[in-house]
Amino acid sequence: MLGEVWEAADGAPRLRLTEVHRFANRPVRVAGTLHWDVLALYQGVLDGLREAGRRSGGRLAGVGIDSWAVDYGLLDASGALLGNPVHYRDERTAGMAERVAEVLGPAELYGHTGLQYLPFNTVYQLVAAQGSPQLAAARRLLLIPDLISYWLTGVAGTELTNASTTQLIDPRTGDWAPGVAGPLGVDLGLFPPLRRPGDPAGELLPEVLRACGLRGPVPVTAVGSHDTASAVVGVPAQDERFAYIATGTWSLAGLELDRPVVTEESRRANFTNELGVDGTVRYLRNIMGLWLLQECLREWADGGVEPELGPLLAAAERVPGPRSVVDAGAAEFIAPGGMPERIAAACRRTGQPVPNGRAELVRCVLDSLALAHRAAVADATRLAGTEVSVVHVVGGGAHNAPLCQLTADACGLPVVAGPTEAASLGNVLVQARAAGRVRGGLPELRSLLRASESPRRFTPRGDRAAWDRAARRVADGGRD
Ligand code: LRH
Repeated sequence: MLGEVWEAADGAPRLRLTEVHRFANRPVRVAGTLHWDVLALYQGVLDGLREAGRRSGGRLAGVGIDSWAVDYGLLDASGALLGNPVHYRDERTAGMAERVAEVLGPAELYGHTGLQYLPFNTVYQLVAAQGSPQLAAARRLLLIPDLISYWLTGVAGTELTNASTTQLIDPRTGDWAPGVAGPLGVDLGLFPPLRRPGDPAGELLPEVLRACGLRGPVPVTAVGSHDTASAVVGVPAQDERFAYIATGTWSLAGLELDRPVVTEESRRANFTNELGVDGTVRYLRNIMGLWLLQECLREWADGGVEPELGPLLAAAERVPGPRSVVDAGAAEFIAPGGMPERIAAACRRTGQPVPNGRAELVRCVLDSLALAHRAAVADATRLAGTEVSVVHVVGGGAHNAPLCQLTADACGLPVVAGPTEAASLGNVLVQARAAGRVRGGLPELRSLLRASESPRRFTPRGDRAAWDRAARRVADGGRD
């Protein structure tokens, strides 16, 4: 994505974002393990930089990198990558929560880190890797955006917002939690020093400049390198009373707070305290998100071609609902494969009608997501002792009008949908501020967003009681 800050006729800055290059991120299963093809991703980054440079006369004012959370690459003593990073959806973390619980109970772990239990949090991946020759040979661990940044600059660092998803950070101090790493035998020395969004992160290496046809120097800035942290910066909120849902493969639904909520009630509600830009806390719940739909489409592909989403969504809208709903937060949906069957099985198990045909299945996914969004917003506000008057939906799902409308209906709150590229916008805003092109805190950055983007508004409709009943069907395992 190429971001540009430009001056409008009124003399005020505006932000423009252009997609210059898109590349697939295709995980590869090899010898029983699901990996990321990280070199293909790096090549995609180089191709994108080359194209961004071509459109800007070979000059870029800066680069910032964000990606999904929790995963990492290991480097040996010479800085070479030791094997392909393992995908968080790989099964290697099965049983790790139990192993960790023998050393640190769930309440204690939450007390240290305030992080929602997700089987793939980095800490569980590291415990799963213990005893492997690869981990024994490792001298450095780099989270995915930090790895890309290292290859581009030769400088190693650990960006804090993403580090907060490892379950090795204390959200109160914004520093490592030795009380977790020590007892679990995780070597914090593998992580290079922490850096915060806005910190300098080196300059593009001469070989990178050459490969991309760029003129140096090109500074790299640490941004909210966790995509969700950048996406929350990219929420065009007008005041502080808002909830957000960053929708894409995942739905990350919650609040921006100035301090963590690390109570036992919060742990039981499976809420996470990830760190945000400018010392904020992202108090949210991870919900399975559009992954449920993406996996159905993949399953329905004919000769490698997936069915078109638009007609399917239109058909799903005509199906009466909410009817059958599944728990869109359930770990049973994490792994890839067989999603339509798994959703049907969950409906059957909970005594609900099994969706008949694609439109009904898509409707079930949309209703289930809307319901999970509603629960997350309601629980977050209750646990944090606050209220909201609007829900912002950003990310890919902001394009999905039925999902936004159903979310508004289920929450009983207006939904403001957009921008879809909130993560890229948040990334660019933090860079632009570090470069002195824009000034201020998150409210000022967001007002620049509002001046540059036009979101769509969805007003809640209809029958809240139907959503209450659907919520009970999920909570009670199917009984109405
Ligand atoms: C979204 C995301 C999410 C994480 C998941 C692994 O892309 O970063 O915040 O929980 O990927």
